[in-house]
Amino acid sequence: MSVQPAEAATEVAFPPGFVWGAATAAFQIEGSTTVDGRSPSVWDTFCRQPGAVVNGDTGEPAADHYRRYGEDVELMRDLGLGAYRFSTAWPRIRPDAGEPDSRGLDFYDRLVDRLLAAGIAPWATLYHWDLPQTLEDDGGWANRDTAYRFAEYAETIVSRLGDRVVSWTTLNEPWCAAILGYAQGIHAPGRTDPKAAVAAVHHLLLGHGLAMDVIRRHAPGSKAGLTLNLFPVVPADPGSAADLEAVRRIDGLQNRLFLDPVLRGAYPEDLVEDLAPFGLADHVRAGDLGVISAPLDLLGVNYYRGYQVTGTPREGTEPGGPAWIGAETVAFVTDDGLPRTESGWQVQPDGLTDILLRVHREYPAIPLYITENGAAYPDHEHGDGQVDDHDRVAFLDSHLRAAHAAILGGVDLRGYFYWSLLDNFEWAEGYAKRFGIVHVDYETQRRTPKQSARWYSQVINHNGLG
Ligand code: IFM
Repeated sequence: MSVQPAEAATEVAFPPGFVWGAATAAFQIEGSTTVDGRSPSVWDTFCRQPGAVVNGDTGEPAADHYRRYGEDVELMRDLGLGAYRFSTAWPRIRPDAGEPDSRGLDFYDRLVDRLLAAGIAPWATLYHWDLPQTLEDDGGWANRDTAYRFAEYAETIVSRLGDRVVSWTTLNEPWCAAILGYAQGIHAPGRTDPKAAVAAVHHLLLGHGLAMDVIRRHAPGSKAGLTLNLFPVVPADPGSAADLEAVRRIDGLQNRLFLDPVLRGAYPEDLVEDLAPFGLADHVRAGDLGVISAPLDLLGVNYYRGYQVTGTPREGTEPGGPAWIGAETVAFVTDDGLPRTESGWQVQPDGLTDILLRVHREYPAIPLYITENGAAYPDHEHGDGQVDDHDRVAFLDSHLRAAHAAILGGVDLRGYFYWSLLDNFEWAEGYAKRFGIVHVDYETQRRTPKQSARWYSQVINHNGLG
């Protein structure tokens, strides 16, 4: 299938200076998990638990990026990416959360320099879920001390790269780290303890605030913020009080639990009440919310799907991702009939417009970036250098139009990062799900840009699409 050229006179033109990028994360692409002093992370441990990760996959070989980063930067240059969002691995920088290791630091130093030499802006994320196992052994994010250790690690890496990294993200998707990791047990560290999850929410946010201070002190020239995965949540029946109540609770747990303390300096009152049995207020000390609400330069929004929820289980409903914290808070996700990706997630571009408009309307003004958006589809490379991923092209096209609609609606949206540059380790799904615009053959480590990569490259080139 040929790639349709984006027309010179674009129908959908993004603002001048719009940032076009792609994103990855350390554990998902680097491999080399036991070299240069790197210590085990919670994900290394979790992968060894039988049944935790499909096929018994592990962080090896991933996309072998630790050794092939030079080739990968060349690929990015060929695609015309303006920015690359990657994460730094805490267990490489401070193995066992102990003293800094210069070999880990040197790797990111080389990566950043290579990006800059290729004209690509480095965007670094400090935490994309690879907590050093030693810290988990001491309670992990349920332990307040982890927030201070995170600030220590941040100081090491920010003071090394702060003169060159353009933008820092403290945390990626703290909802996943806390809720999937400590309540639902489907991400590392695999705990199923709602109280620990609620403690983790607060300590992750505290770590974010402490790291913001580190970035301000050690990288005064760079931008800094936080990335949240936000979900539009709508009622199955807008006339049903039970469904509206389910929306309130689920929107609270997915979105407001993070947006409000960071952007408004307070946890929402209804959630403090909902979470009283799990002790949210017990963890909040004087001054914490001031630290957590330190002013940001930008908010990263990761968007994949929305939820249509109901408070009344019936045929065709299933307890969904939001049903995480015990029987009293279960909501049920209904089948809204939308097409789905290979992950089973609804393809719902309008939800992206809605969630961006919502942040714009309801929270203090802040520049927004889509720091992740993407889809898994069953891609195949047949040895002829072609991967026809037209589903992903359609996904990208519709979501970029949705992002543009948000801009027309007044949203200060300044950039878009596709998830992901490379096929990679998709957490509990292992290597079975491919999100990349570049295909990775895990046997040979051969990279093959998919049709979507060529399509995206044209969009970048035209700063828009026809
Ligand atoms: O692969 C993940 C990424 O690590 C965080 N956001 C969602 C992606 C797709 O599941």
